[in-house]
Amino acid sequence: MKSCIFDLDGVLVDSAKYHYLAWKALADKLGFVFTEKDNERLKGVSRMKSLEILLEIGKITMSDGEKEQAAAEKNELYRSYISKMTPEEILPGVENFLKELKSLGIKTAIGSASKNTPLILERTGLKKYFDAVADGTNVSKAKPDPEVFLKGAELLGVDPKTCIVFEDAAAGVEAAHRAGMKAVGIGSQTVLNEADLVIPNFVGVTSDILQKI
Ligand code: B16
Ligand code: MG
Repeated sequence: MKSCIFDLDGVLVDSAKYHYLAWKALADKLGFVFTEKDNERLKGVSRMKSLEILLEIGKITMSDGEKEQAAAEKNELYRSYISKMTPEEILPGVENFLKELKSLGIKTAIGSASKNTPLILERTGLKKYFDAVADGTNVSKAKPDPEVFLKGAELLGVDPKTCIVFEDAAAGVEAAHRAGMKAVGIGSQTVLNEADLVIPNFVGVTSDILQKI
């Protein structure tokens, strides 16, 4: 039997738009322009690494203490956005797919870099579909390190080789492969060309997909 591990941001929900608004507020305060295109570079990347990329774009240097402070400020604003999320923000097709996996007894886990995963799962009502959560609260190495997906398999009590990862970031696809897992890319074939299979989204997707890879 196969098990499924899902990335959160960009796969199950679009929290990237809230990350963008919160990072943009920080850039505005520091006096430089931060575009949605720049924001693409932060997807799937840890909070501190995201700040470092942002500061590089703005050509700004900060001490470690200032970085901690700026990241905390961004996170506070980000949490104020995600604390207002609703089940309507679950991406199209996702809930049907998760319901089917549950009815078939297929084990599912989250594999996300985000320390805010618990709040998002609770606000969107997605929590009930998952048997385990590996996220920024119980994992320390960022994708493409395989730690988050190996942790997911460990929490599920399954062999990593039986897991299929659903990911929207190239670094996440690499992490899945390094964990010995198959990867389904969600998004564009060009960005996710290393994935075993790429689909644009979950609309109309059924458990048949697990046999295709
Ligand atoms: P937080 P994922 C990632 O989520 C986001 O894509 C990335 O933009 C963010 O910096 C990272 O989580 C950390 O998030 O600040 O909430 O701990 O794609 O791995 O689900
Ligand atoms: Mg993602």
